[in-house]
Amino acid sequence: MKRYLMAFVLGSVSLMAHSEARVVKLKAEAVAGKTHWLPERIEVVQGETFKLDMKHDLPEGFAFHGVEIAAVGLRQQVNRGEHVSVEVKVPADLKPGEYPIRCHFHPGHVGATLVVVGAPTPAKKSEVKKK
Ligand SMILES: [Cu+2]
Repeated sequence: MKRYLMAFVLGSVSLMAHSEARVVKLKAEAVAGKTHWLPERIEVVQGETFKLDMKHDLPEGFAFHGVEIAAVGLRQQVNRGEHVSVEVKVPADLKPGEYPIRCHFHPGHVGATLVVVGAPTPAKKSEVKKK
């Protein structure tokens, strides 16, 4: 019995270790003479934890850029040639909607949008089952 319990506990731990956060990429790109964070829109779910992978490889312009997403409390500097990966937790109570992803260093730097969608509720799931 003890052995069975131990196997169960170990199995659960390894399952948890394998459910790694989704990786979302954000890259500084030059578009028509301006610096943009691309892609334009990043869709996430309330309560989700994801890994934001930020890159600035532009040979021209500023040596570093910034990624600020106030809604999730992120403020990160990204230096040229550096690869910055940060785990971001979307608060479970953050209202679904659109939130700016901006460069807090350069006003002319075109930002992106974090699109937060509502987490599915158990009630909605049972509605789907009935159909
Ligand atoms: Cu910038």
